[in-house]
Amino acid sequence: MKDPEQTRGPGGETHQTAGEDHPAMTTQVGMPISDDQNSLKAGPRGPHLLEDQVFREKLFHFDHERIPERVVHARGYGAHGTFETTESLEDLTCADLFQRKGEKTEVFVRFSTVAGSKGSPDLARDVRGFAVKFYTRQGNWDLVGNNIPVFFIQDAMKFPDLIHAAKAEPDRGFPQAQTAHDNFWDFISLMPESMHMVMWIMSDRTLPRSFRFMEGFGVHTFRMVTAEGKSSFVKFHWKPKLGVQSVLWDEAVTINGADPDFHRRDLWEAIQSGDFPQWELGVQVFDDDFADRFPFDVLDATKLIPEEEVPVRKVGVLTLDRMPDNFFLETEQVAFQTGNIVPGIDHSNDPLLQGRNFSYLDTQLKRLGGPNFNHIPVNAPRCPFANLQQDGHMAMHNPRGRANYEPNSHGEGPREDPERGFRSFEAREQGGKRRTRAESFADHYSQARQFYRSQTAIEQEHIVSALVFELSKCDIEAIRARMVGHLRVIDDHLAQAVAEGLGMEELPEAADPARPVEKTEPSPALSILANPPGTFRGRKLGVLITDGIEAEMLDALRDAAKEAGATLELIARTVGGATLADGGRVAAQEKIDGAPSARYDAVAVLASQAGARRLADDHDARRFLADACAHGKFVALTPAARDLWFETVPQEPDEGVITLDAPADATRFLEACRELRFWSRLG
Ligand code: HDE
Repeated sequence: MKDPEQTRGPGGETHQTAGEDHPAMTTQVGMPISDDQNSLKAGPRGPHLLEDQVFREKLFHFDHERIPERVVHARGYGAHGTFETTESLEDLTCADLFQRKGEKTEVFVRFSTVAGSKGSPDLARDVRGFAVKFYTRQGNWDLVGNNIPVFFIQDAMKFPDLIHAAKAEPDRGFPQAQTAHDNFWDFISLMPESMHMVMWIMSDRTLPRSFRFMEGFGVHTFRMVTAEGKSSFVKFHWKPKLGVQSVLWDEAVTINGADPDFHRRDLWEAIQSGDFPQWELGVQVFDDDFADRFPFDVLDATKLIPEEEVPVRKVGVLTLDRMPDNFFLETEQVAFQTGNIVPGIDHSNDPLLQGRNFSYLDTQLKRLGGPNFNHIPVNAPRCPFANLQQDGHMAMHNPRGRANYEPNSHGEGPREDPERGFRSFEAREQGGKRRTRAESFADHYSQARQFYRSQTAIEQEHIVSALVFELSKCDIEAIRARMVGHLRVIDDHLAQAVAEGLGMEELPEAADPARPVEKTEPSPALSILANPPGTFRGRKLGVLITDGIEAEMLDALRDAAKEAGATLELIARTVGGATLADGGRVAAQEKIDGAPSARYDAVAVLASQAGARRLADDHDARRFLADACAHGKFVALTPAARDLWFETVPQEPDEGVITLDAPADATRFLEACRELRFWSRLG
């Protein structure tokens, strides 16, 4: 290659040409391009010439860049990683990936929101998808789960209705990425089976602090099957090693404006910095006897099995350690399918799962344009594969040789393998063909009540506020009343608090449950706040700095944050940063108006006397501190910055506010941050 040269346009603008560092640009078929700035014209000011194949190809390809977004879970973010088996499950399943302790399996994971389109903000109040593709030695296994262990509906027949109701209303084309509108609550209030899920979606679960701090669930009951054909039922759980954490609604609203990519950025930054997020895979295993004794049907996806009844056994660790090289190639084109299972794992008769098995295969045809989407590298198995499927759009792997049929006498081609091949569990089925719902699916309120009553007082308040917020966006009064009628069956206090929040003069008539509500015990495992992680690891500290601060204090905070496993971001009045008392200069990562304190898990303000006075005149700095206080954050302040507190915050500093008198106080502050929030300020 020759050295790069510069060419000049008519206005003097320069363009670098191919050389040592840059390969020659070519068309799709490899023809080198001489000029990527100008189309071919008849004369300098003349019309385009149709023969310009370089221009035509470039625009043609651009015009076709978009593919349909996913009809649900359109907005998502993926990463590569590995799954390590930490306990052999050979007694329960012949699935190869669970046979050997220490076995590592490559995975691709995609997290998503459900209702919003591709460009919607990350912190919409919504369920999160948690889809894992395991590239096992026996083929791909896709565990396509959510961050909530139950679902809205019991039968896949109602899925299109649910999604139509949740998404933008068809006549007006809004609202985007939220359920706070009439159509959603109209549908929900007419579907009592959704009440358990309603408790979950109105809880803090739908406002995760990031993908790294949320649980995942396979939702359905699946089967694990041994080589001898013995089956156990199983529910899959993902438990984040860093614990579960959510943001407050008020923070979510601010973050969606300041950083709509909040969750993407978090995962990107964590993986790029080598702080690889991890989840443990847990299984709840039970047999037919338990299933028969359980008061609800284990095939009903609106029910969960409390962890107190069947403990979660940890069997492996998922580590995400590599971002895709290219978002579209992998995250956008990855095709998950509940139908992708491997020998040793099988479906149950859950009618939601059975319906999904059709939908996921079908939807890929629309989205990826043909039957060969498994030829796309992110979807292709890593183990050897061979079959006689051929042709179709974009075929990359047609069978080789003469025989593309079986049986054949050419001695060619793959053959079935009765030893290693997938066998369905031999479930005995009976009954006439009918469109029906099992009687055992009829209790819609007991687990909704159990969930609500398993929450701490703060979490219950959040559920009340979320319901009041959402229902206040419903114009139709009858819908609000119908919903409160359901809440009356779930919990009196809940119904009353919501009715009050909606300004109802009297409680509407209670719904009429088909089954009496069971007196289930609370399940502490269902609460986030009752199970605090006790660590600040993986969290982010926002430090607002001014000119004239001591380098020692900044270093002490940096060291303490590092020690705690947290990251630290500097914020200043300009990204140029600040001049320290010793004359040194530090750059900031953020300018104050781009970094509201809602984006951080805890904040510090390091200000000199003069710096604090300037901050006191800055609306964004005042809001930074006032919000940190209002959101119950731990706050560290230099003595001068305490003046800012008194000017900004209408309450005295409490124990969640730590003064940085000496560098040692930085460690004290980071220790306090392990509690994540100073809840008593909010209570
Ligand atoms: Fe999905 N779902 N779903 N879903 N789902 C899709 O498949 C569907 C359900 C889930 O990151 C679609 O490839 C039906 C439950 C995730 O690419 C589609 C029903 C759970 C993802 C589809 C459900 C999920 C999807 C759209 C009711 C949790 C994103 C694009 C029976 C256990 C996967 C696509 C990714 C995506 C159908 C209910 C999780 C249309 C019919 C329950 C995480 O096939």
